Amino acid sequence: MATGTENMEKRDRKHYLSDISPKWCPGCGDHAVFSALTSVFAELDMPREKLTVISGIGCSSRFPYYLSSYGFHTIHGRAPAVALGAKLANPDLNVWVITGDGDALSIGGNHFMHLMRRNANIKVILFNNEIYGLTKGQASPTSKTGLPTKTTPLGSIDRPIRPLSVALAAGATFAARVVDNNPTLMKEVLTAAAKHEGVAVVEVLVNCIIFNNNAHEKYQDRKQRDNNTIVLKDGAPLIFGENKDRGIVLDGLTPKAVTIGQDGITEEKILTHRLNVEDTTLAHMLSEADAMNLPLPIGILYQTHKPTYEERLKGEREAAIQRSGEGDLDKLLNQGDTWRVD
Ligand SMILES: Cc1ncc(C[n+]2csc(CCOP(=O)(O)OP(=O)(O)O)c2C)c(N)n1
Repeated sequence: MATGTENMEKRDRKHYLSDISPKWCPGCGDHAVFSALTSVFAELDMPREKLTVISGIGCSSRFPYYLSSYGFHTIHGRAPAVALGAKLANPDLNVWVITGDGDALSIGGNHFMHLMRRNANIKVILFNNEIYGLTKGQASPTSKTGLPTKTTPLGSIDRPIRPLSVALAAGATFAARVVDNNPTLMKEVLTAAAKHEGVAVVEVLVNCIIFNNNAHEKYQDRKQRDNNTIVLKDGAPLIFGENKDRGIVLDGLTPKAVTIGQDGITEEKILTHRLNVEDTTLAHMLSEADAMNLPLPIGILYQTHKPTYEERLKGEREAAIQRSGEGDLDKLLNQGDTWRVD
């Protein structure tokens, strides 16, 4: 993952590729994310020496090998800790975390949650194939109820976690979802995530062709997706459907799908999507929409602006120096109750 002083020419996507070609299965959704993210790096003209891509363990976590940037294939579920360390050591770095649904939400659930609440300027791409791919097909926290897997041969009896609900509950300031076969929207959302000043999580619904094929079919298939997804746009009504005549309204506190033109429903009655608001009510509703048999929201569900972890830490340090002067580490370690063991 060598890097060096960059020349001043505009970079193209190949500039970000290492000499190792991706080893994901043919047809795996991870290829699409790799292609979109490297294009976004090129479009943003991101210097490689400022780019650090940190992953946990899983098929998706092989990502840093394929990039010509700094990177670290860490241990299972622990990419957030390494990423935060890198960001604090050098706040100028563009730090990206690559993780899977198992890596982020099983073994790494605790770390994921704290990465979200701290709001460091770190970007997380969560590859959700609803299965453990690398270890050959065990149920993950996002596997659908009833899914037969190696560890749930009679079907999973668990309820799936919705990654963006966890992220929002923990305080994420940017939460988005995209599907692996919509590269245009994926690039748009990854670009917005890259520009967001704070933690950004992008859940990508990726197909695992071997161990959980077509898990996201109703959101990917051209014939079905318009009726099963709502593409979110800031300031636009929550309208969906192949004829663009379906929408979401609130019935009391319950969101429900309606048809425009029926039962007195007009477009004005449809809920409007809003970003850059502090209130998370709408975002929480959107993150749970499919659990309420509503279409799956795609795009940016939530974005708000709050001071980053690195800014807060710097502020705290500066205030302490102003109050008590520059510290002396030797003095600190040797003051108060200390012992000498001979
Ligand atoms: C401490 C530890 N426990 C378990 C494993 C085995 N393991 C490796 S990857 C993985 C799950 C990967 O699933 P996911 O994060 O969904 O990624 P995918 O392979 O599907 O991209 C597991 C359980 C491990 N490597 N380390």
